[in-house]
Amino acid sequence: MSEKSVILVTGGTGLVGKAIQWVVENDSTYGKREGEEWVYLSSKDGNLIDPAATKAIFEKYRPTHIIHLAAKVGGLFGNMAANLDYFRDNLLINDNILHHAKEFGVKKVVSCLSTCIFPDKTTYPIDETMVHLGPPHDSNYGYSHSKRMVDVMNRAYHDQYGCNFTSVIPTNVFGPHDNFHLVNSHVIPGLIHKCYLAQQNGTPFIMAGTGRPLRQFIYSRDLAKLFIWTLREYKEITPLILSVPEEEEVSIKQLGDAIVKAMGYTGEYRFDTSKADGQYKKTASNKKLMSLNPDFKFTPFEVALNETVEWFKENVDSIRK
Ligand code: NAP
Ligand code: GFB
Repeated sequence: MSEKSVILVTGGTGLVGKAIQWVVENDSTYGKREGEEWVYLSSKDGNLIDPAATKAIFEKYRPTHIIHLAAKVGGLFGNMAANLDYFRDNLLINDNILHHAKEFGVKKVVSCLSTCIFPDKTTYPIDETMVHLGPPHDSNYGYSHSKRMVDVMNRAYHDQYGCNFTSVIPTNVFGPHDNFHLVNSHVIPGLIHKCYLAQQNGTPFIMAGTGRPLRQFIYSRDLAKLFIWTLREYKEITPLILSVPEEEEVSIKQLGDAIVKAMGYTGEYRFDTSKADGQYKKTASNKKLMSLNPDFKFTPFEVALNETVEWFKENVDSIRK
């Protein structure tokens, strides 16, 4: 990066944005470097669905680099209830960011996709070459198609204007500052909150689905380090999967057991099999990442889960729910 850079983090107040801020302020390897100014945006700084509000943000901050996180984000049940909103909001936000990044001469943009964008019917492990090879899972086709279009736009901005816009594909994320909503959240924050309420109220702890689906989970602070590394080091326009190894994939039942242990929950717990399972699995390969950044060490899952639970308990009165 050049001597003076302004790095704009859209969605800077969310799960991943807060983790990036934490790493920038605390990490000796991936933290803030001389000449860098980091700006963390929330929706209160401007609604990125709106082109005029987006332009005003670019005029105000004149970013040289962007980590683009802002999105309408939700778990399986949020997506199933509103595929159109997930499609439109994200399509508009992404178009506004990339269009203005080109207009304002931004040197590099790293946008955030998700492993749910890959084809549902596929071979495993999934790798970066497979983004457009078939329809995504039905539960989140709106969100997935809008995110896939970022890859199309990155390629076209590069081909037509020489822009250095790229993307990363994280697997399921968790950590401090997550959205702990009881319905629209992802599984880890949703179950931590439900387990907490079950313990408090002496009611059963009920998880959705069969517990059989498999997921890879990345700790938000590990993802934040990899995002910063991507901004500084990754040279390609094509996306890069940011995931823990395939061997660390766990079933939702194993996850439930881990949450019960981390929460110190002692009551009854069971599955409500009338609720959806969503995609069975989306096992992704981190081979490309590890070939480029071979020394990267992921936080052990149990350590990361304990830190998340600890953060939840300390902030339970002010969490997003
Ligand atoms: P999050 O916690 O829900 O945060 C979303 C962020 O986007 C917030 O800062 C929010 O601002 C901002 N935002 C939402 N709508 C906006 C709008 N219309 N205009 C301006 N800002 C807006 O989400 P996250 O989990 O950190 O997700 C970050 C990125 O990672 C997203 O691109 C998501 O698709 C991707 N991702 C997430 C996961 C996961 O498991 N969480 C997995 C794979 C990929 P406010 O705080 O003001 O509302
Ligand atoms: O976290 P989650 O919504 O992510 O759900 P997805 C993962 C699994 O956990 C599913 C089960 O099999 C759910 O049935 N589950 C059990 C629960 N209890 C709960 C609960 O209380 N809440 C939730 N949410 N799940 C999302 C996509 O899918 O993953 C998004 O819909 C995005 O588009 C995100 O990509 C990373 O992996 O199923």
